[in-house]
Amino acid sequence: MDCLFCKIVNGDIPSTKVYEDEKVLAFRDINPQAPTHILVIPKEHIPSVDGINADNSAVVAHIFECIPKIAAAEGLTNGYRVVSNCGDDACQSVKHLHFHILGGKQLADTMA
Ligand code: DGP
Repeated sequence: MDCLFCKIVNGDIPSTKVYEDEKVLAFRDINPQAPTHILVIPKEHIPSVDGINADNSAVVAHIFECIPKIAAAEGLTNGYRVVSNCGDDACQSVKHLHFHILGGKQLADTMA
């Protein structure tokens, strides 16, 4: 499968990892939109939020257990935003489920 984030999981493309376990990888976004901008992904290939189902949702729950730990490790004590773009209208550019963690500054109060 020609998936950029699967290649990062496999180590074929380098990344700056901030967290890893058997199911999840988190690494710094190559084009940060905030002082802290981390992508949290399942190691298994799920194309987007639209691909979450009863068979794979446990990893999504696990991701959301990891996110507060990653945010704390990054020192995001004053809050942060978690975003997942799904599909073309949301400008999803990498078709592997990922959650952006954005923080380290006062973020805009608009979402779109
Ligand atoms: P999205 O637009 O929601 O699909 O976000 C994809 C993000 O992936 C975008 O913020 C930039 C980031 N990205 C794209 N290619 C790479 C890469 O090769 N390495 C890293 N670390 N991030 C990447």
